[in-house]
Amino acid sequence: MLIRKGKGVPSSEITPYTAYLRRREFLMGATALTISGGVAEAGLQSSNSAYSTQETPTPLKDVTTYNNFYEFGPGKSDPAANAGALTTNPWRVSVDGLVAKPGQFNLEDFIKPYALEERIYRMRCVEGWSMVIPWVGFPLAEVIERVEPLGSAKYVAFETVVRPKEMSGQRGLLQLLDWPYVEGLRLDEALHPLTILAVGLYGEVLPKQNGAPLRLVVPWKYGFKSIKSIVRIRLVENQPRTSWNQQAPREYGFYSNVNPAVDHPRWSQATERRIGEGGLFARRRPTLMFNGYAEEVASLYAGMDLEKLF
Ligand SMILES: Nc1nc2c(c(=O)[nH]1)N[C@H]1C(S)=C(S)[C@@H](COP(=O)(O)O)O[C@H]1N2
Ligand SMILES: [Mo]
Repeated sequence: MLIRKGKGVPSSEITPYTAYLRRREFLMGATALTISGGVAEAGLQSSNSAYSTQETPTPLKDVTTYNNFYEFGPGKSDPAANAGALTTNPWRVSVDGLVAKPGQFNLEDFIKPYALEERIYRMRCVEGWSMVIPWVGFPLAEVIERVEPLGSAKYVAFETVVRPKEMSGQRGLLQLLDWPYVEGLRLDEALHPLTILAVGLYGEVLPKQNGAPLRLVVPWKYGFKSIKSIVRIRLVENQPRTSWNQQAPREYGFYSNVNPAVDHPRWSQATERRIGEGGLFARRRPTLMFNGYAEEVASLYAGMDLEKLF
């Protein structure tokens, strides 16, 4: 448990959002918080308003019950139902490839050097829905700089854990994806200050269905780039394979930047449904270029044909 809950408040009055605000106040004044079972301690500096949206966060209930995590099945409620079987402690992470200082770390040692921040990000799934999620994490750039990339490193490749005994979607006949789930970023995308590794959300340790204990968050790209339950981060020379591109190359490219002007071959990407907002009859909202982060990231793609490099 990251944060102590307020005392003396009737539970009927604790909506996810008010509980969150209370925890957030606590976080602001907090000097230390504990990650996963009292093992690691890390200072949470603050909510990083420079990189946070002012939009209302999606209720915690929706963030933790409407998920994509195919290792636990293809349905939106499968991860919440099945991810409890994943053991996240102990957890090892390797950072290797084209770096001067490769390493294998226990999660606690891996996280220890970094100051945790809250980042409230808009997230957009390629399926046409979106959420606003208050993540807790730290810039991926700090991890990459620490291992000292060689000049030949041009991309970063990520891998999710393979644990068929604990991950129901990795057993059985219906194998929608090849395991491990893999993703990748160009090095400059990985070093961008918006790109974080998350270890929590809503001021708490990351729920397993959201990718515990460590997941990537890249808010200007479709959700599938934000790979969950990471065990390996590798600096490489060539553009790495990515799971959804391999599964359906015509539908999912390497870049996967949120782009309302480039439709998915089977549906429009012009609008989105904000999860938690007024059910089926809520108005869809227009999708923004780079998911609303154009000012920060458009320069990364200057001169690129974003219809070809989708
Ligand atoms: N390992 C792994 N990571 C994954 C996925 C997955 O199936 N496996 N699904 C992706 C997709 S499609 C989305 S939209 C986001 C959803 O993240 P959330 O459930 O925390 O909102 O996780 C991404 N990361
Ligand atoms: Mo997604």
